[in-house]
Amino acid sequence: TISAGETLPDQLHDAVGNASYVVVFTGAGVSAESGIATFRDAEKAALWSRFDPMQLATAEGFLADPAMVWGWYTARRRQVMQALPNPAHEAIASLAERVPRVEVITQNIDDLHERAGSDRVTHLHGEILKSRCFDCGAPQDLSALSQEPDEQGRLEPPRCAACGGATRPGVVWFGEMLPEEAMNHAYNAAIQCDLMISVGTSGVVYPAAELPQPAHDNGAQVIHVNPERPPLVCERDWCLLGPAGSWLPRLLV
Ligand code: BJW
Ligand code: ZN
Repeated sequence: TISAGETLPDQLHDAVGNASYVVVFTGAGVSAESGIATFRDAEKAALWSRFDPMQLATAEGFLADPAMVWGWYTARRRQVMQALPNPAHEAIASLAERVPRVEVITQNIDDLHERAGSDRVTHLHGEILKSRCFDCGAPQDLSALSQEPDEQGRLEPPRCAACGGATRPGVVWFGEMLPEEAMNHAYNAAIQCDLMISVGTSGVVYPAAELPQPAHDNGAQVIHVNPERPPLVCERDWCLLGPAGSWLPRLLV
């Protein structure tokens, strides 16, 4: 475990310098310094300490009150569009100049890795900038819509042109399967890489949280970057304690 402010051990510099296949596995913490709220945090500002995930991030919650859920995602979509990539996203993107093969596997629904210049990004929990029909699954284009949620944060979801169903955000809610292709791709990357860097994830949401284990079991070095000490993993892996925006430019660039 390396605390914030300590010098980076040569072993870690070498692990990056000698790697031929790096998987960067990211969670909400990598976008925290871009002003996008995390879900769980030591601080009370995190989304799931202010909102009920069962009402807002499940299919049942959407069916019970589509306008509340759509209004909430509309506000968050706006926030993502206004946010900018931070030095952590930029350091991850620049790693492709040093290492032959780099993959970003993200739990995040924002597009900040792409906007920082990473070109191989797999989204395990979908993308907030995409939408589809709740009933028939047809992709829905929101680019012509500019409606705002009302004072209560509510907004009726647009209707699908094909079937009249309600539009839902293109994200993975609790109780829903992760996109199979993305999960298979992520698992294969995890077992093949020689270095995994896990950044800004609380590691409590399954099955995504399992990914560092097969990497570790197949002989990859695993480095965790988080201001909080992640449970258990610090015994077997490297842990850099501190914000991603200060560690990653030192580790990766
Ligand atoms: C910094 C920082 C800085 C701060 N720098 N770091 C096994 C056991 C128990 C339950 C389950 C299980 N298997 C499955 C489940 C159920 C469930 C689950 O895992 N529940 C647990 C919470 C208990 N999983 C599912 O339902 C999944 N589907 C599934 O399993 O399907 C199969 C199935 C089907 C039917 C029935 C049963 C099973 C789907 C999970 C979908 C998750 N969706 C969300 C919302 C997305 C949409 C939206 O945005 O609204 O995805 S929840 C939320 O959590 C979001 C995230 O991607 C996900 C992970 O969070 P992440 O990224 O780790 O962020 P945080 O906020 O948790 O942590 C931030 C971290 O950053 C902290 O550690 C900070 O310290 C750190 N940080 N600043 C670096 N500057
Ligand atoms: Zn439809």
